[in-house]
Amino acid sequence: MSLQWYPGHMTKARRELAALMPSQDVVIEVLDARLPGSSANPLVTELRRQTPCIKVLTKSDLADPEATKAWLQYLRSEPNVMAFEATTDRPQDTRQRISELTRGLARHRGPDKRVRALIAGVPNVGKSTLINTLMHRTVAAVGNKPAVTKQQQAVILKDGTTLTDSPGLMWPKIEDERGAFRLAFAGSIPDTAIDYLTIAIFGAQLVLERYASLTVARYKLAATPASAESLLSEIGRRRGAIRPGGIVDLHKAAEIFVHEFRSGAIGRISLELPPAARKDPLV
Ligand SMILES: Nc1nc2c(ncn2[C@@H]2O[C@H](COP(=O)(O)OP(=O)(O)O)[C@@H](O)[C@H]2O)c(=O)[nH]1
Ligand SMILES: [Mg+2]
Repeated sequence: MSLQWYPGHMTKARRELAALMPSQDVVIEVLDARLPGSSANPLVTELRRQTPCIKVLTKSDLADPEATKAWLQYLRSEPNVMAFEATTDRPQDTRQRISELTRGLARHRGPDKRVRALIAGVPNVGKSTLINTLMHRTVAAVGNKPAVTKQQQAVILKDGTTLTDSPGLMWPKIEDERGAFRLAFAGSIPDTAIDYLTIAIFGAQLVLERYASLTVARYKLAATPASAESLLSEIGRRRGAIRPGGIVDLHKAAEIFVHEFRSGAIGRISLELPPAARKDPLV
């Protein structure tokens, strides 16, 4: 895959994030529950240092609950890290978790000082949605394409916590090609920069590894598809993506598959599992 956008904004994001970090009491790192590893921005890890971090696994309604459980356990074992899953289906839970976790941090501050929280995350993980949930109203523009938040903004919650939206465009780490493909499949890389067919084949391979039965059910297949390409051809045939001469239009089928994955129509699918828990590091 050639990724045609290049994160030229990275230097700017680094500078802005580095400037903001010292004034923050906590970083709320927003991760896509379907890919909590690949959707983590390496700048956040690098620049937050000892600052406590609340990792919010958003869109958990779209992710495999077992995988999310494993990720939460893994993330909670990191130093200074708290983690929970969130979905727009349960906004009150999200408000409650954030309030409990930030209250814990406020204990270390003077009596009338507000907790200052920085919201960070790569495009399209649900940062604006989270801010709106916490504010009980629309203060940040939500989009289903990456990079809607262009301007930094700060809002104050009822309990006094100040939320600052992460600055600039925090592009994900693209050196990791498989990670970049997962992000593209999930929609965190602009669609203009990707080739649907390449992404769909990559995504179909991942989905078939662990969730083949979901594709059988969704597309009413007679048998488990033998390959990503055969899954896409079946989708094309069933959805009428046929070119003159009866040839399946694989690009059309690819678009259908990618969109249905992103919307959750195929089922609850996670694209990666946490690294296996490391054995006793002292041995
Ligand atoms: N299914 C589902 N979609 C969500 C959830 N949270 C956010 N989204 C969608 O994800 C897309 C990106 O959200 P947005 O808040 O704009 O992301 P941002 O770029 O990080 O600010 C939008 O289409 C949201 O509606 C969730 O919990 N479940
Ligand atoms: Mg946004």
